[in-house]
Amino acid sequence: MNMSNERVHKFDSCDSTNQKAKEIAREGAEIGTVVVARSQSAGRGRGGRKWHSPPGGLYFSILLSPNPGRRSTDLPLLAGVAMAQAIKESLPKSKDISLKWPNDILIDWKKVCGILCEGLADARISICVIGIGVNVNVPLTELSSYMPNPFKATSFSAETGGQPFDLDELLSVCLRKITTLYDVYRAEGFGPIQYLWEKNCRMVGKRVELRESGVTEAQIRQGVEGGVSARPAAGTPATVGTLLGIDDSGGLMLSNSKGERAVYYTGELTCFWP
Ligand code: BT5
Repeated sequence: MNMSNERVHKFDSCDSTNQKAKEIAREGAEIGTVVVARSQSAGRGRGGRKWHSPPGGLYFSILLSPNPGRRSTDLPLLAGVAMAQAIKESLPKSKDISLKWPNDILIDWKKVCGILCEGLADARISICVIGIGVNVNVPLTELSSYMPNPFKATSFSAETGGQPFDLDELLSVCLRKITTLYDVYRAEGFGPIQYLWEKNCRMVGKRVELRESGVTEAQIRQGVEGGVSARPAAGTPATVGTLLGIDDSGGLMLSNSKGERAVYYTGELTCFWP
């Protein structure tokens, strides 16, 4: 993918870089177009949640397209791998960087980066907006309300004793990693992304807990063949199992205490025992 400076649209502040990127995409912007803002007034997380976006963080969105016949969920997983690589390159080697399914990035088990993939409402356009938020020069006091989360929040500066980081430099490292991986994906498919995702996830082989808002392959099959709703009822208990990795469609593979394997496409990993 060809990345040039003209494709990077910079804002001091905006509501959401994903929102801006969608507008630009509808006007015909090309794959690889980037929107970046120094702060966001209405930063979005997944499922209608908010992403706190004060100055000092890196907030950007990039337009990408899944390979023909592939799901858009390839793209946030691809971006997660690229961001894990970019964060590793930018921080001291002693820091433990891990992906958390589907695509959070943790430093020493605390969330530093979140990714939100949104499609355009217009089904004729197969472009997706991949929004990425990183807590860079953000003090922990700004993040205190997220501390009760199963994975607490952190920032680059909090992890390095207040050291300031250059946001433009970090953005170029991120874009370099994303474009390199995107080229690999276009040429070789999802296989290399799946391999790298598992390599960068320190939870593989560990026991995890998944809140059962998830949908398994078996339930999807039942939904189609047996007329059973593919969506489990709200409030169903969490699933505990060993994280095996992701399958070739990006689903989370867990095995339970009986060794039975199931694949989940949605849901939240809520607990972790190192
Ligand atoms: C995410 O959602 O982690 C996706 C975040 C994507 C943000 C980027 S910024 C650029 C682009 N433009 C946007 O509008 N969005 C994207 P999720 O997994 O749902 O996590 C959201 C949850 O994380 C919230 O409910 C909070 O509990 C917590 N949270 C909010 N802000 C946070 C922050 N800055 N650091 C750590 N945790 C945060």
